[in-house]
Amino acid sequence: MSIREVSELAVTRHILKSALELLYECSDVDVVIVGAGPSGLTAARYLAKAGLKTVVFERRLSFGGGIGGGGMLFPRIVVESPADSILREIGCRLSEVEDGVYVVDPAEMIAKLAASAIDAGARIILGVSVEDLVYREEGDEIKVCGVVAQWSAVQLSGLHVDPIGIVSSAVVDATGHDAEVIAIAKKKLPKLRLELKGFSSMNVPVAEKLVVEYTGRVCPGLYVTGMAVATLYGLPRMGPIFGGMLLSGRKVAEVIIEDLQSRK
Ligand code: 48H
Repeated sequence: MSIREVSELAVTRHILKSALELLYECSDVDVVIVGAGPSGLTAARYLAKAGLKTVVFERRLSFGGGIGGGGMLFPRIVVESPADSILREIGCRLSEVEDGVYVVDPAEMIAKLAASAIDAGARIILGVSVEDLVYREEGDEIKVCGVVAQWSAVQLSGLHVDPIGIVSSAVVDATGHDAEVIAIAKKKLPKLRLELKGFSSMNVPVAEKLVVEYTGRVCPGLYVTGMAVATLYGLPRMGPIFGGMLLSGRKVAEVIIEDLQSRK
């Protein structure tokens, strides 16, 4: 079979037309998730499954965040129950090494978390950095109602290019250790009186429990999941065990679904 001939112009125009349609579609959504690590991808899947228009902006040209590094580059991570059920739902294989404790292949977990979020209807846009928030004041209350986005390549170039605003009912900080979105809110929206405590040293059992417990709403329109939760509230770190990240992603989705439904 001979390969189909496609002109340069056709390639260019198909890309431009389709990409602009996608970006136009993603400029007004129910939920913006910042960061395509384990917590962001898990949240994206549950939100999209619930019928919410969900977009994930990821700074890098790949997804997975900290999953790919495994434990100190050893290509395995650990997941504990009950988070194994989240991985089973998406067909990710687990090897039980002790009762309720599993090792997982990070490459498989990244691929399946991302594929299942996309299959559920979430959009993942790579190479886009969130650098600010959109907000409104209603009386004394500050409400986050979107993000300010820029191509990561423009950020890296240092060129002065104005970013664009994306509108959403909920914004999720899933940016990991630096809690970048919360850090922006703390600096630029001082009325929120946010304190960013920084995560503390390793204490796996406590960290895994608390990171899920503290996951949720930060202020109207702004939510936090994953390692950013530990950074915001000064919780211990957990190292290369990912049950807490998956459960935190699912929990933030549940909180948002409930908040958005109660507004209707
Ligand atoms: C767009 C951004 C921006 C931005 C960052 O680090 P992650 O994997 O985050 P989590 O919280 O889902 O998972 C943490 C986990 O991977 C981990 O490192 C653990 C459990 N560590 C424990 C320990 O003890 O250290 O992913 C965050 C993603 C990354 O892909 C970033 O590139 C992306 O967010 N990101 N994307 N705009 N401003 N900031």
